[in-house]
Amino acid sequence: MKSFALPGLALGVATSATQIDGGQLDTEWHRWAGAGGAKDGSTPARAADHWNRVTQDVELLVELGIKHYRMGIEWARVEPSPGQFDPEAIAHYRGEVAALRAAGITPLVTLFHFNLPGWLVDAGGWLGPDIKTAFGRFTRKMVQELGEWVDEWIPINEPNVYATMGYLYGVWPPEEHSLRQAVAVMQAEAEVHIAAYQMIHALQPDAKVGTAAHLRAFQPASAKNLVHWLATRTGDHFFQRALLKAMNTGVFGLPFRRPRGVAARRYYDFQGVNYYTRSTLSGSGDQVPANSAVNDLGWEIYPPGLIEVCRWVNEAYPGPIYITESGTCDNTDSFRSRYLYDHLAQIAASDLPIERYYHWCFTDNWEWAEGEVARFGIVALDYETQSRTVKDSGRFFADIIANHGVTEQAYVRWVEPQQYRTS
Ligand code: IFM
Repeated sequence: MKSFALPGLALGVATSATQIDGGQLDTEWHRWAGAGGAKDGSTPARAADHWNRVTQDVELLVELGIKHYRMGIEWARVEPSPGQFDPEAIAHYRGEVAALRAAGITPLVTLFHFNLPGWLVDAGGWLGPDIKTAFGRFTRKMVQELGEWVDEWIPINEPNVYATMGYLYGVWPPEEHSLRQAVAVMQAEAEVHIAAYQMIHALQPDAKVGTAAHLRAFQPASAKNLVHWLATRTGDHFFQRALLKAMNTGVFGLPFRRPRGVAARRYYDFQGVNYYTRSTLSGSGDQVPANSAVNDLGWEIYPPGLIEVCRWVNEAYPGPIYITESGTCDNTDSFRSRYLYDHLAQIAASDLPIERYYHWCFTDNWEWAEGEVARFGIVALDYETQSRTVKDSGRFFADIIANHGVTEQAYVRWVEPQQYRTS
């Protein structure tokens, strides 16, 4: 039997503002990409031009039977200068979430997904003195303006990725190579998350608020090697566990300092998990094991890791789990259906309280430093014409939604012919 049911799992798709909206704005990433930062020289100004195609895209969501849509707000767009909100931009987002609701689609809204307004970058960004006040003002305004239609919020997407890629590895803006700064950014993110959690609940007592944590399945290259084991424990702790604990519980352990006025209590209503791959650590870093299935960016495809990370999350932070992102870079859509199948099969076989699964991404998206080249969507995007074409994996996803699981026929049609390539 290749079929399985997914009772109780709501399926949706995820996006972020910078990666699909398009538009010439003054943001952290427009500046960086405009100066030639992305590998293909592209910028987010084009992306999927979703800003001008909301109606068409909502129709496409409906056509695919999608009932849950994770989307982002572009901070620089709604607040182009400090404290000055743009009523037209806000009206646009109000129209979008109203249209989603009218179509029977529940929006889950991300406030910060990697991209600061330029004015806040100039004020020091996540390391500057203004971030907490500015984030609070932005959060309050968005909840007041969108709260009629939105009651599910993610204040910060993948705070660990933002901090490490930009401040430790230096491959994203602002290209710093400083462990101290990366830790300071994480500290600020955790404090901001907690303040946003409290503010949203003060404004909307029944809201559901959680972070979307980028979690990797960490393992030593050799289980018997003490160095590998230590590297794994250290990487796991500093990359994900310490930060998640601070955000979810208000308990700031090493490497953080205890902030004033933050009580230890629960600061999540669901645990969002963005899962993509595994980290296999030896003394010399993270390597994909030989002969592993890999995607077009060379990331290992390791479906059991989805449940491995959800299991520790469930033990540490009991409550509903939303897979807020799962997907892969497959430029020719030649293994995405198998990827979907393998990850959903893990959920079907597990006893964990996984309530939602948002596929990343809806359409192909502007993929940060990778630019336009890396394709994650279940809907293909022609960047020149902006035409959208549902991929086979999109048809498969729609079929899963319609049948509340994978049927035998769907498996034979979309999954059986596909193979992964190996490292
Ligand atoms: O595109 C990103 C997204 O912005 C955050 N999570 C991982 C995705 C794929 O790299």
